[in-house]
Amino acid sequence: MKKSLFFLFICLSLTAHSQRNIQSLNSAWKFATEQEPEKTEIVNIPHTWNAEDAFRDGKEYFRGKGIYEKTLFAPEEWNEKRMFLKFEGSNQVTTVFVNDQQIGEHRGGYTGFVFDISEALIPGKENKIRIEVDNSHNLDIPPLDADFNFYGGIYRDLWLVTTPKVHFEMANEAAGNILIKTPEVSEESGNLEVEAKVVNSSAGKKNTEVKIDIFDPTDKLIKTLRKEFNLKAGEIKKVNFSHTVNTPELWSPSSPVLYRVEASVSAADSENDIIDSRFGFRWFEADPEKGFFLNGKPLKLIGANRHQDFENLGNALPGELHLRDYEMIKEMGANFIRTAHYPQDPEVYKVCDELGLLVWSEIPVINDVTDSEAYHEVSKQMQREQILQFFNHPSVVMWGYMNEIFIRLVFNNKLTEEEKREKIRTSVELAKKLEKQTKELDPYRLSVMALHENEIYNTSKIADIPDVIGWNLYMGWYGPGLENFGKFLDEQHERYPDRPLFISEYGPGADIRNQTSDPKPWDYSEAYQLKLHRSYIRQVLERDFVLGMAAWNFADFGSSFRQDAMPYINQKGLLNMDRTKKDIYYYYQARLLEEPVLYLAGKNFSERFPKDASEKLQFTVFSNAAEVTLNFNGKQYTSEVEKGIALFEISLPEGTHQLTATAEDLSHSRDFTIRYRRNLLSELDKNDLLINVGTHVQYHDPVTKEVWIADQEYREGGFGYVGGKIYQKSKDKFQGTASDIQGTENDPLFQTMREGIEAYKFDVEKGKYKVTLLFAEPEYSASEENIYNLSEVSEEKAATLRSFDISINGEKVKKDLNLARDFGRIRAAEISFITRTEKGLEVSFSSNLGKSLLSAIKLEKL
Ligand code: GCB
Repeated sequence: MKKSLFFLFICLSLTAHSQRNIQSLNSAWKFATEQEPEKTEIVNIPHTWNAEDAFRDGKEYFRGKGIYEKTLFAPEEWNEKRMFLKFEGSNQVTTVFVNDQQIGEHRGGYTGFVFDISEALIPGKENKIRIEVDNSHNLDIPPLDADFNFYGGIYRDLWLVTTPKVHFEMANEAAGNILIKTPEVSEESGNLEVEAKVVNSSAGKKNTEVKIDIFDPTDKLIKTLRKEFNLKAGEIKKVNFSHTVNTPELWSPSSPVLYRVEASVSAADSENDIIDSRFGFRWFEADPEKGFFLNGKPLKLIGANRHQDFENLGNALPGELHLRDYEMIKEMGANFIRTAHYPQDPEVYKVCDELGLLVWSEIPVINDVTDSEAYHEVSKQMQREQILQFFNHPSVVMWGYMNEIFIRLVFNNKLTEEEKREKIRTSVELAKKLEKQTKELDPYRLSVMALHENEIYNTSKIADIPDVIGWNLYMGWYGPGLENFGKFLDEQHERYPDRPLFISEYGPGADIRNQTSDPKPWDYSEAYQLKLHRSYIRQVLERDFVLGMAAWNFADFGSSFRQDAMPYINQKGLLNMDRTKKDIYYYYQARLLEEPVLYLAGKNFSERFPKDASEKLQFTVFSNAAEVTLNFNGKQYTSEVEKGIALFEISLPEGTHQLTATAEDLSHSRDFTIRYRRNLLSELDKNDLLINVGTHVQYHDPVTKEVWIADQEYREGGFGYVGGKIYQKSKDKFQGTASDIQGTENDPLFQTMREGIEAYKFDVEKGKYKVTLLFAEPEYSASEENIYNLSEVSEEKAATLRSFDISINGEKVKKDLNLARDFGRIRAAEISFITRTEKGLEVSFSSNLGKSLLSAIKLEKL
């Protein structure tokens, strides 16, 4: 053996010998819930029991206890070791038993924790491990209430760690982390402090050495520091080191360079215990007038919030899916992410370090607090765990500790004035405690809380507590007027000029099945999503004082009580829940990326129905080039790019055409199918006519691929509605209802409708036709408080909502149609009629009680 090889061999075998053993303990657990103890199954971690039932019609998902069991064979040599179970996250109260002995309990679903199982585990034997996880509503544990699902289970990796008897501390809030602080950083020097805790679990006193190796971003060793001391049996000792690195390479989104510390502890007759962690050098500040600065340079923070769940998986994601999300956030051009509303998988912080994404990480103190010592304590513990576990990540710049904490109070009209005052008092008290603790643990980062648009945060003075204020603003969605957004910011800035402001949330719901070129609030169209995001980005970029903005949300996410265009899903994502991209994602790319971007929008809007050749169609191209050319059939149209968008208004002949956008060396093509509305009746032999009544939105059924075109008023020679009004469930929403329509997946089709409609007319030629009418009774009056409990409404009341007759060409085909009585409320219903006509079809509605109603109509020529 050559000398160098021999040397390498020795080194490798030494390191291997002295490493702690870290192994995953994810596979093959016997699992059952307390609800159905006999129904056991074998599951793998990451696991949740709510991946399906949180998306099921009309029922609450199961919140209770789930029990995981397995046997663990402990080899004889573990006699000489310490053994730990390390959880990365389990929601939300976790109790561990080893051989039926209770080892400990952890409260809170979003941070890691470690149990020392050394005393209970018997080496040389099979040991019984039992883990009980409980996600019941618990008044002492945040979150009490929030717009996302509290999926139960051990939903992040579980590890078994064995260490030598003299080892770095594993238990307590840091969950095995050493702390690396960079209190003072400049271009000239980076000051580094390392704090490690060592434990002597052996029976006697130990002469101990802790060695710290510091590696530069190329993994070259740049410094070794040592400390030697005696450790008594059972003693835990904090060991501190410091060092200054000259002209450190600075971490930033464009250059996310990472240094590394490796710490090893050695003692006589004990193997070494080695751990390592990466860290970075950077400094930052939040200026209330000039915005955010990183390493002395202004940096507008732009990005998104991110929830951790995924289609069909709940919160139990393989690590790869977490990573992929963050890669897509980076690829969008973003430099910022808020881990709303809770600490996320440890991999997330690592990948943000590597990709160069700045992070606001927060604990789930959301919507409401309990005025109890226990609630305050658990909140503080969560914040301690979050800070100590993710301390070393240079990506993290803000620690958050509350979100919209007064929203329940503001909307709860059952609370007395006195009760409200008490809520405010306890919330402010808790905020002060959390602020104090945050600063004690980490004086180098910014503290932050997110508020909803309400004066109460100012009057209660809670907004004066953290370093930075995040506003969650939904003007143009929950409230009126896109321009009110900027006005609100200016007003806040004027009143509180010393408060650094961040836009922590904004965005409308958007469903890729809903398309229009004439977007309006609450139409759930992709076009309205684009309109709102465009406007908000512009308004933020016009204001230097705003630190940055984070879109709500990176992807659609599960929220079991939500009623949107898709029930149980919050659809404000830039991506769908399965991570296919909505068009808006590409708009961000055009706005934020430096490399050339060109994207012809309309992925989900490829079928267009203009009146005729005279109606111009809108085509939108996202790009960061100066101008874009749109090529169609040898013709070229050129348009300047304004703030990421080149807009084209052109008329196209009927048929399927390829349009190609070009800019610089890039090109992007897409096929569009054009059909003129004036010809739809004469083409009934080939194509059915489907109309999404009561809305300007065109609806795409993803299953049948049918397109339900936007509604129109009847004109002679054509087709359309006569009389009535667009149905509005609530005054401030432009159209329709957002209720979960039972019995269909095509909720948007049934959510919008025309009320008081007199007729739907088609000037068709002689023939035999099938007319299908689609309805849903949108009023659920008495049960409004509890949308899940439809049966609570008396039959009597239901029957008095509305009744109408339907005639076709003057002949009564349906008498006394009472949707609530005949089908039930908010339930999809359709009735088809076969009819013959000599000329023209008029479906007319006459009311007996209340107003007539129609959601959609389909005409087929037989
Ligand atoms: C908010 C909340 C967030 C919700 C969002 C929404 O302000 O902080 O949890 O999901 O609004 O979509 O309403």
